[in-house]
Amino acid sequence: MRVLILGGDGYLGWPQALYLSQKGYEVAVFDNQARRHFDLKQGFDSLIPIQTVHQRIESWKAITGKTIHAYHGDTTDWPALSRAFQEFQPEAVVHFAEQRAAPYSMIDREHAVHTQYTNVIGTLNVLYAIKDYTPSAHLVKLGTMGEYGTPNIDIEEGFIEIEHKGRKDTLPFPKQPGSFYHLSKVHDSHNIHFCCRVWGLRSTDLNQGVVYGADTDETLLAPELATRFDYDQIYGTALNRFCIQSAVGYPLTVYGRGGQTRGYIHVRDTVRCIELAIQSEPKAGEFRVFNQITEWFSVNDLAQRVQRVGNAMGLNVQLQQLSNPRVELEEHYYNVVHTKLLDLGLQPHLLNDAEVEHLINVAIQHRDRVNPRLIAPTVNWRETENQVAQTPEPTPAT
Ligand code: NAD
Ligand code: USQ
Repeated sequence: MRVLILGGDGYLGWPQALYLSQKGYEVAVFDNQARRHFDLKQGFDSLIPIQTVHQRIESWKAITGKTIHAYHGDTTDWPALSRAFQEFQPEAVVHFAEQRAAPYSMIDREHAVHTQYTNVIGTLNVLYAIKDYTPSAHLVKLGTMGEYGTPNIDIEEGFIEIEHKGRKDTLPFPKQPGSFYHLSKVHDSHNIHFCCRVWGLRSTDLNQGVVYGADTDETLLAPELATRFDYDQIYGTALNRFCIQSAVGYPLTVYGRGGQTRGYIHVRDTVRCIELAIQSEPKAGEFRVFNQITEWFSVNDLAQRVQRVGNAMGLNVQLQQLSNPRVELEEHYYNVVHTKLLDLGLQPHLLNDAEVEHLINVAIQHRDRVNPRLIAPTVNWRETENQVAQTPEPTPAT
């Protein structure tokens, strides 16, 4: 099967390309390098060194003999996107290619507009490309658990049966997202659902939780195949950040009271979930929603676990409770239905102390690459203008 991976140079897209290529799928990646440009512009970098797309693909070919095709392009650039669809003729399209950091989307107006433009218009173009060139292709779209927010009821898998004034219907689950980024995913979901209803496209919207983990079997085959691993305040996510902070002696950055609970999933399970979604194709016109998490934790659960494991490794791990830069509930009910991927055969890698120890060891190996100035949060949801990086210390006069 030919699978086009949009955003195939990112944290998740690259391991996905390797995983599917290893399994015998014919894979092409499409990416505009936006993530790498952001790093260059802001002085950020992946903790684990990564190769260019071309070097990565050459290494993969040298190691396994398998070819991954590459397209450089932006989903908002219609000619570039159409060319990839016309040439590669995908049977499945896995769509990771979005601006995916909530703090980035809350920096200021320009970043909010960029996030919603690249995500919503990019996805609209993807829907048109499927309709125009490969109408039976299955769109596997990365959504987010944050589309639902934290309602005071169980979160169902995409749809909820409602009884209202004596009548019943099954309707999309209510959405209360917590950032302009999370909102962009809600807008995407509506557009995709509409195109399934109106044009008969087939799609699976994967409402994924926060991903953690540094490697998969394929990325471990050689250092040149490593995927990016972010620790900064914009792109770094909770558990990955805590493990890296513990390795460099930075007190773990718990925002607010730390009761915020989110669904989590290991990157090894992400790559498998997407294969399961591809293998079990929806019918023409069907819009499926899977909740792609394996378990949930509060921020305090994660910080305390990293502290315990880090201290057992001889580190002196401290926690700090920072005034929460985000607007979110810090204590709330959280119970998520997530059976559809399990029913398809997912065997989850649940978080254990050995994985936390592994992540801390990865971070220790690369700790001289950490710039501590990039750790503290500077983007505050209540402000409409924020600085991205903390101002460097002035160079002392000589
Ligand atoms: P990432 O930023 O590492 O990768 C995204 C890739 O897409 C980057 O290589 C970037 O250059 C590319 N890209 C961005 N906009 C593009 C555009 N308009 N055209 C072409 N390429 C573009 O992010 P990731 O962590 O790999 O996340 C991938 C997807 O999974 C995102 O859609 C994200 O919302 C979703 N997701 C991620 C997580 C997580 O914890 N990392 C959790 C849930 C959902
Ligand atoms: N948090 C801290 N300290 C930190 C970082 C985060 O307490 O140093 C807290 C946040 O306040 C939040 C929770 O941890 O309550 C999760 O934050 P995060 O930065 O790990 O994740 P989030 O911003 O939600 O975004 C990440 C990905 C995004 C994906 C989302 C899945 O960047 O692409 O969509 O996870 S979900 O959270 O389910 O919506």
